[in-house]
Amino acid sequence: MDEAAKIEEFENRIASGEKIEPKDWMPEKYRKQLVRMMSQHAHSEVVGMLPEGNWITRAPSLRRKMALLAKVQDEAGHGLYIYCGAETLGLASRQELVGELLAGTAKYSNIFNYPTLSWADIGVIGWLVDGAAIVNQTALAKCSYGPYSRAMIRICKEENFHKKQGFEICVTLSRGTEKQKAMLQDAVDRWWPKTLMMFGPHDSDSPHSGALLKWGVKQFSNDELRQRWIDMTVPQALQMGLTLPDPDLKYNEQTEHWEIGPINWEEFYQVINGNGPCNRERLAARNKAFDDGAWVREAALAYAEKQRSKQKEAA
Ligand code: FAQ
Repeated sequence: MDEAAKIEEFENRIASGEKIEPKDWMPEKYRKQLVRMMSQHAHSEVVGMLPEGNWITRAPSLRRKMALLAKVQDEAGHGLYIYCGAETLGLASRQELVGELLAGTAKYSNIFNYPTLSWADIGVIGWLVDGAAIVNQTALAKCSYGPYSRAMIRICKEENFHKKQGFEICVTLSRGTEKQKAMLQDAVDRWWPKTLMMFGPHDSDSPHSGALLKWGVKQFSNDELRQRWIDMTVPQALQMGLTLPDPDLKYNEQTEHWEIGPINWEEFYQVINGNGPCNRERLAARNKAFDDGAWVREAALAYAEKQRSKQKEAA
C-alpha cells in the first residue's frame, strides 16, 4: 500500500472508533504528536508532586497528612504510567524524555510553576487543578491511541479522589473562622486565573489542535473543555460563598454558560517558556531527586542482572 492509502485506512479506523495500538501502522506526525503530548503530560504529573509535597509535613491533622501523602504518591504513579505509554511509541527509553525535562528543554503544565503559600492552596489545587485535569483527562480516556486512553481510565478514577479531598478541605475552610475563610478566598484568587490557562491557548491560537482533533487524540477543543470546567466550577464556588477574581464573570441565560473576562496569555507564555515564579526551583528539585536516586537505579539494574543470570543458570 502506498502512504496515501495507509493514511486513509488509518483515518477510517479512527473514524470507526477503533483504537490504534503500538504495533499498528501510524503516520509519523501522529506518533510525534503523541510523544510530545504524552511526555509533557508525564512531566506534569511528576513536577506536579512538588507544590503539594511541600505541605505533607505541615498538613493540619494525621488524616489530612495521610490523604495528601497518598495523593502525591498517586501523581508519581500517573507519571510512570504515561512514561510507559510513551515508550510504546518507539523510543529507546523514557530516559530520552526525562533528560529533556531535567535539561529544561521540555514543557510541562503551566500550573505547577506557582508557589503553594498556605494550607488552603492544597484544598484549592485539589478542587480546581485536579478538577480541570479530570475534565481534560476524561476526554483523553476516549482518545484514539490505546495505551494512552487506557492509562487515562485508571488515572481519572484516582483524580476523582484527589478532587474530592481538595473540595472537602475547601468546604471545611469555607465553614470555618473568618481567618480560614479569608485564607481560602486568597488561594482561590491566586489559583483561578492560572487554572483557566491549563486548558491551553484559545482554539484560534492552538497550533496542534487541528491535527489532534482530526486524529481523535483530542475529543474536544481547548476552549470547549475550559468552558465545561468553568460551568461546573462557578456554581461550586458560589455555593461555598466565594467570589471569583473576574469582574467580567457573568451567566448568559441564552447560552446557559458562564462567561469570563480576558485571560492573561502574556503570563501564560512567560511561564511555559521557563520564566514563571517557580520554574527554576522545580527543575532544581527534579535534578536533585534524579541525582539522589542514582544509587536506586544502579541497585535495581544490578538486581535485575542477578535475576537474569540466576534464571540462565537454572535453565
Ligand atoms: N502548560 O497547540 P496547543 C494534572 C503548550 S496533569 C504548558 O493548544 P496541545 C494532574 C503546548 O504544549 C496536567 N504548556 O497544544 C495533576 C504547545 O507547546 P509545544 C497536564 C502548554 O497539545 C494535578 C503550545 O502550548 N495535563 O494536572 C499548556 O494541542 C494536581 C501550544 O498549545 C496534560 O498534559 C499548559 N497548560 O494542547 C498532577 C493533559 N497548554 O509543544 C499533580 C494532556 C498548552 O508546541 C497535581 N495534554 N501548552 O512546545 C493536553 O490535553 C494538551 O496537550 C493541552 C495543550 C490541552 C495541555
